[in-house]
Amino acid sequence: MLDIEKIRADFPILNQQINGKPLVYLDNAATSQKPQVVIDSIVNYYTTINANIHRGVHTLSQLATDAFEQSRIKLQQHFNAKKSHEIIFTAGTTHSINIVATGFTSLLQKGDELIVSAMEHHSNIVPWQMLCERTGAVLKVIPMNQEGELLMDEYDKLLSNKTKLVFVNHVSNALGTINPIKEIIDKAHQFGAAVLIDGAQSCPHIKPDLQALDVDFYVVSAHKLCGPTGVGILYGKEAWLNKLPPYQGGGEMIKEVTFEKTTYADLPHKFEAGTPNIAGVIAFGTAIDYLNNIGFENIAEYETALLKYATEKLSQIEGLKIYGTSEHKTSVISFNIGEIHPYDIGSIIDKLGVEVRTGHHCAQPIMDFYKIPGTVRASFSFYNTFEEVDVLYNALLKAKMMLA
Ligand code: C6P
Repeated sequence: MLDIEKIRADFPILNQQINGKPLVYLDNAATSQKPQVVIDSIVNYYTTINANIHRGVHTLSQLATDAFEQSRIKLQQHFNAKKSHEIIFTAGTTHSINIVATGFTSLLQKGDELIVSAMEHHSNIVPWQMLCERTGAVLKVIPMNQEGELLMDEYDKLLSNKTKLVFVNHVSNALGTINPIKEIIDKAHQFGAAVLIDGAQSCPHIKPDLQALDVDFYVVSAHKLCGPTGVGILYGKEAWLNKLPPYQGGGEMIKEVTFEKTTYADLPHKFEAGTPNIAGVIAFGTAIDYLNNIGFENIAEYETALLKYATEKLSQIEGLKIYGTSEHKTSVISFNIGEIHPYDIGSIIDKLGVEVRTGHHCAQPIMDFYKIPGTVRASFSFYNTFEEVDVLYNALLKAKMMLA
C-alpha cells in the first residue's frame, strides 16, 4: 500500500482551506493536481534553460532541445511505442483527435463508415462528425447497456468492409467504465479499419502497452496525469503518420519552402508546427517519472480499494443512484440523489470544501441515454484518502437534508 501522507506532502495545493474547510479535491477526472517536482520542473526550465528548440546553435537552445527530446523518449518508453518519432507533442487530447480527424479528410470517400461508441466525450464525437460532413462518410454508434458497458455483439454487427475507422475511449470520463479496447482493436483490424483510442481518462490509472495493443492512434492529455495543461501526445503508428497530411503549416514542419512548392519535414516535426509548449513538454516528462516512481500497479491497487469503499459508503445514502456500474471501472463515481439537480448538490458541498464536477461532463449522449440532465461526479486519485470519502459522504447527507 502507498504512503498517502508522504504522497500528499508532494502536492502543495492539497494543504489549504476552501470556504473555511480543508480542501477535499475529488475532480481529478477534470484535471489532476500537480506535485512540487512538476511545478519545479517548469520553474527550472524558465530560470535556467529557456530558449527556443531545434533552432539555435547556441548552448541554451541545445539544452532546451535535449530536455524536450528527452521527454519524448520518456513517453515512448512509458507507452512502449516502437519509435520515438511516433510520439507527437500536441496541446492535448482534443488537439490530437482533431489532427487525425482532419488528416483523414483526403483518405475517405462518400459512404465509408466510421464507428464511435455511445459513451464518448464530445472531443471524440464532434471532430468525426465534422469529418463526415466534409467527406460524406457515415457515423455508426456502438450502443451500451444500463451498467454503462458497450454491447460488443452490436459492435460485431456494425463492422464491415466499409468500416474505415473506429474511435473509442479507453475509459469513459462520465462513467468510469474501462472498455475492452484490445478486442475492439483486433476486430476492427480484421476489416482493415484503423483504430484511435482516447486515453484521456485511462492514463492516470493504467499504463498501456501500445505495441501489445497494436493500436493505430492513442491520444493523451498531460494534465490528467499530474502534468501541466496545454500539453498532450498523439501516438500514431509510423506508417499512419506518414500517410496523414500535416495538420498545420508553419515553422519547423518543413524540409524546404519556396513559393512554388513546400516539402514537409520527417516525423515527428511534420506535425509539430510552430514553437511548442517547451516547458510543458519537459514537465510532462517529469510527471511521468513521478508516477512511475510511485508505480502504476500500486496506484491501481490503492484506487480500486478507494473506489470500493466510496461505492459502498455512498450507496448507503437513500435515493442515491450510481451511473456506471461495470465491474471494470476506474475510480469515478457518477451519481444523482433522487430528483435533486446535480448543480445544487455540487454548490452545497463546495461550501463544505468538497470539489466535484456536476453536469453532463462533455458527454451529453450518455446523459440522454439515462434521460437525466447530468450527474454529480466524484473522481478519485491516488492522493485521496478514505477519510476524504467520509467527508464527501457527510457533505452529501447535509446537501440532501437541505434540498430534498
Ligand atoms: N475530460 C472531464 O472533466 P482535453 O480537454 O483535450 O485535455 O481532454 C478532452 C477529453 C477527451 N476525452 C476524454 C475521455 C476526456 O475525459 C476529456 C476531458 C474532462 O471529464 C474535461 S471536459
